[in-house]
Amino acid sequence: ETSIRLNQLGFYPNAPKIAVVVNETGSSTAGQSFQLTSPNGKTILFTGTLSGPRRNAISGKTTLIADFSDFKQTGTFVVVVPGLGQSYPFQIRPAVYRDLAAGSLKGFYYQRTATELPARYAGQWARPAGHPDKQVLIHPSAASATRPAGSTIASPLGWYDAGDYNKYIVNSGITMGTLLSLYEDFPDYCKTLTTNIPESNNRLPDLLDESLWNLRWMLSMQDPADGGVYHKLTNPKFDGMVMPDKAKPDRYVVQKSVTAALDFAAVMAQAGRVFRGYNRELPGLADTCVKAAERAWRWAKQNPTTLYNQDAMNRQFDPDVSTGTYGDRDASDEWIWAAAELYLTTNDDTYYTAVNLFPDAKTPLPSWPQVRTLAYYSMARFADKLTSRGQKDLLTVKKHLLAQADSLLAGIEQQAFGTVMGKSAKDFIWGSSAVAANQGIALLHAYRLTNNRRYFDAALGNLDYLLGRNAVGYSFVTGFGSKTPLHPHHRPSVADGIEAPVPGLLSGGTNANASRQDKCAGYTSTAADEVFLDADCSYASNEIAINWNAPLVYLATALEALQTR
Ligand code: 9MR
Repeated sequence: ETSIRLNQLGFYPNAPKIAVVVNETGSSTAGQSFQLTSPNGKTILFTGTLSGPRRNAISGKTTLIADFSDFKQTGTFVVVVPGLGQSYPFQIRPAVYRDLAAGSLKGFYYQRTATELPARYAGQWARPAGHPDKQVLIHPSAASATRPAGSTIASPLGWYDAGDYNKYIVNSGITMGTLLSLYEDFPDYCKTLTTNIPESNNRLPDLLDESLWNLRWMLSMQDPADGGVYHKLTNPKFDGMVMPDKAKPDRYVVQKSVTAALDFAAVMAQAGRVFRGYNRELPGLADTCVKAAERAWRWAKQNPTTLYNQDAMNRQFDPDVSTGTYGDRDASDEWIWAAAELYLTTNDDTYYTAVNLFPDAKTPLPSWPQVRTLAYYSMARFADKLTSRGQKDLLTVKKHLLAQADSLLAGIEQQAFGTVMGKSAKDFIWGSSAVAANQGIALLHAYRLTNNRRYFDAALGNLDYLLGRNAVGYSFVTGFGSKTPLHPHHRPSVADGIEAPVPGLLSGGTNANASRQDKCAGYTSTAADEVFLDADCSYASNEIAINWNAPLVYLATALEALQTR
């Protein structure tokens, strides 16, 4: 326990370096000195002065800032505030987040369904295969002429969504979009990132091998008869906290939905571009993806009002389904994302003009129910390859992205932890760690458009948030840092009898409403930025999920790819 909060992995030599003193007792004051010392505290290498106080608008508490950006020596150090104590040890060195980039990508390997994880890849987290999903039942809500209720389809592979064992198309959509975008944004660096998976020695980057595991599952969720996409593949009820191979085998695909179809279309269109470059290794895959995308788009056109409403479904069909809904009631942003990706892959203007890509001036941060901005990211990425139709809107796209980044930056100097994340109490939702990571990604897009270092530094600041510079003092990534979640709501981590949780997984993190949502006992604060509990009953603050891990992989990898000083 320490009240000195900082990135527990460390810093690049030339980057801003900040530790935040959470001044609960008021024992420290601005003007007091702090030191940087060797881990045993014996050699003082740097002395600075605490600045502040800053008032935390969310909790009313105050913080003091220890800025040691001028210290650029490499090594392992601690921050010492005389009379108060010292921080966890951290490193200063180039490539200080590379292991995190690889480790958070490896997190996806541990989420693989339908395969054994042998010790040579999974170490002490080796486990038998779970959920082959070779005979998945057609739920009555999904019945069709060619696939009557109770018949079965094969829908194997894919990742477990989160701490539960189900597979959801909507959430796979944003996850895959984020990972494939990482590849498209930084192909060269991604080729160097290795994770020791069974495919590590083939010609594809591990990032793409890992993504393929889920892509192949997604393809199997499309009904070949009409191009529609089942909303999810699930047990009727969540399993107990058991290992995958001990879970219940009653698996269903449920009704098709327009959000699933459009997220699927966007991912398949993007995959078509990405895997076009690997046609020799994966003959035909890119074409298969693009065709699948086009068919899903056509289905969506014919079924634009078919949203997923689980309650309504349960009133009509048995068995009842009570697992995650990903029940987005507004598909307008999914239309935008799918249209943009299909346009970029096919160069066909009719996709571009099919929907209004700029319905208002907003640039919402990506999240599973809100994927509009993924379209703008992709358009910016291919700025010099757009048809003239798209070219005309490029300025608008840039305006959106820069306005978004500037609003994120505004006022961070006053923020108690000096980070974009947490400027507003509204940041602390279910899965807030992904808010921080996605803010970081937004800032990096602005950085690449402008070369303005402030955006890059603020993105680093949000990684600092995720790794410990925050109100609860946790690094939210299992296995990466000194104080990390030990009891995530993650069935394998709970049931495997191994003390350490599966590593490289991002806890959902602080969530203002968590105690009301999961009713887990033990929360100690009601301040929005302090509601976090490292207990496995806390699914609203301490679950892990693929759509949270993906932006962490993106942020850590992109920072590594872009670090130049
Ligand atoms: O991430 C989802 C969050 O936005 C919702 O508020 C929450 C409650 O509906 O569900 C979260 O998603 C969960 C999903 O429904 C089932 N798998 C675990 C996901 C993470 O908690």
